[in-house]
Amino acid sequence: MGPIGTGKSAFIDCAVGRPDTGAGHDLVSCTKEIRAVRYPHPDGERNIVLVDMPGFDDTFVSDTQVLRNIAEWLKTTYKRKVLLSGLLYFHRISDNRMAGTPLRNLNMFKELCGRDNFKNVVLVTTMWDEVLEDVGLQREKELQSEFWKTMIRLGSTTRRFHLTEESAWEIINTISASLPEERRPLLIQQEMVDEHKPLHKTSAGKTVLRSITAIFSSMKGFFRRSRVVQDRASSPPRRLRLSRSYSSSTISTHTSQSSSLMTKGSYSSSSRPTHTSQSSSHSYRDALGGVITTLKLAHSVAEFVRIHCLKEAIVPSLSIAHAIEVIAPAKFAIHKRNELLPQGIAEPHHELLRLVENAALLIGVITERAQEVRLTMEMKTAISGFAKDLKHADGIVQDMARRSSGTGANLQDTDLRTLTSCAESMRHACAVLRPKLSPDNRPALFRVDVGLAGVIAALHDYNLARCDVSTELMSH
Ligand SMILES: Nc1nc2c(ncn2[C@@H]2O[C@H](COP(=O)(O)OP(=O)(O)OP(=O)(O)O)[C@@H](O)[C@H]2O)c(=O)[nH]1
Ligand SMILES: [Mg+2]
Repeated sequence: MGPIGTGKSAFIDCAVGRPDTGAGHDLVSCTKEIRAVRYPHPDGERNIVLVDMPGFDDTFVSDTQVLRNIAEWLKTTYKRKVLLSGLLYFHRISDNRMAGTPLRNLNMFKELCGRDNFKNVVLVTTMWDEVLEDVGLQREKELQSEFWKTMIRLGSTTRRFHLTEESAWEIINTISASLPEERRPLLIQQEMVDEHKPLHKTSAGKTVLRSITAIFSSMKGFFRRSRVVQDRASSPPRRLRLSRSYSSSTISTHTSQSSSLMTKGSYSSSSRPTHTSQSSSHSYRDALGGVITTLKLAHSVAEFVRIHCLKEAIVPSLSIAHAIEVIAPAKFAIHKRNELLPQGIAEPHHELLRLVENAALLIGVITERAQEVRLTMEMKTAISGFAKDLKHADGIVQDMARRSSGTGANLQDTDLRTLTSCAESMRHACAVLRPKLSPDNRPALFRVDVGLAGVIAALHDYNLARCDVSTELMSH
């Protein structure tokens, strides 16, 4: 086992003298499925089975999938009373840092094995030909004295692999010497088979979820900052009026300071920059990126913990976010099509982004909660409610995305009603969820609620502006 591209498959290929069967030759992770290779031991008395596992990479999304694959395999073999003689954990000595992904993977591996099995682990370093000897030596010392210290204290050994058959067998022999009675199930096997725990309740599963929770926490900070930018970047709702020079087919707008709409939602100032400025278009992309990352993370958790209703809300949200990616660069704004609406109002994708941004934050909060306790029936019903509305909203957005490169698109009455109802059902979910949350999650939920109120107000403004235009056009 080990991170991707650390030489696991190359090791097996060298050991069995069959190069090019499993090892990858590009930067893309190669081994997707678990591969068991049976091979007669050179002592002629027994067979040895080498098992090639897919590697953990640097995305949390794949961590959960890879762990599930490995866990399922370990569960099945243990049920058949097959126990591993030992484990090889691979690490590239050419990696110049151990923080972040490699450390996270190592922690997950440790939880999967359990401390009692550390004595059956060989920590294998690879890629020695890629570093200067003293640099490699220095890193090896650091690994042994710091990151691998506990494992070594509890019996793990370290070995260097030099990409040769002899080197591979030298390492295998340190393990294959262990007697069958010395073999023990891994911690994850005991937990899943003997204690009937679902994967997400095992030590390794909890480690993955903890890492994801840490990301969610930092995403909340991101949303807090991004939303400020978003609110600032959105022009305030403006009523519009056809100019006297309409005959030249231009329309001027003015901001109605006295408009009752100005008092609604989260808008508080009329002098905000428009979204077309360089900085806000960057924030726009950042916000969208944050939304997509959060939703992908939530999706991997929902799949890992098997929360079906949450997945139903995530899928359309992700689809909306991806469609906005299409709409926004195409400058979907209606003013481009017929120059009838002022920029501040004619940016439905802004409100869509705010809608999906709030959906992502809400889903993030629910996902965190769902890791701690089972969702109540009331919560599940509320989630399914807004999931259904998100699906309808997705239909509208997909339609907009399809038309954005053509003649442009407008939000119709029914679209506005659907989007408003979607925001309302999410607000309802906030109300259901609020009493069940820990105090530190309540501010995020409060921001979602306020943000959605702003979206509802803005959609209302948009509708009024549309009516104004139609009326004035008719009078001209
Ligand atoms: N230079 C050098 N290359 C190596 C060494 N070990 C493996 N490689 C190469 O590194 C690349 C990745 O090795 P793999 O064996 O596919 O890595 P892996 O751990 O199986 O990767 P995943 O299957 O993606 O998890 C391949 O091109 C190997 O030939 C080594 O010690 N030195
Ligand atoms: Mg491989």
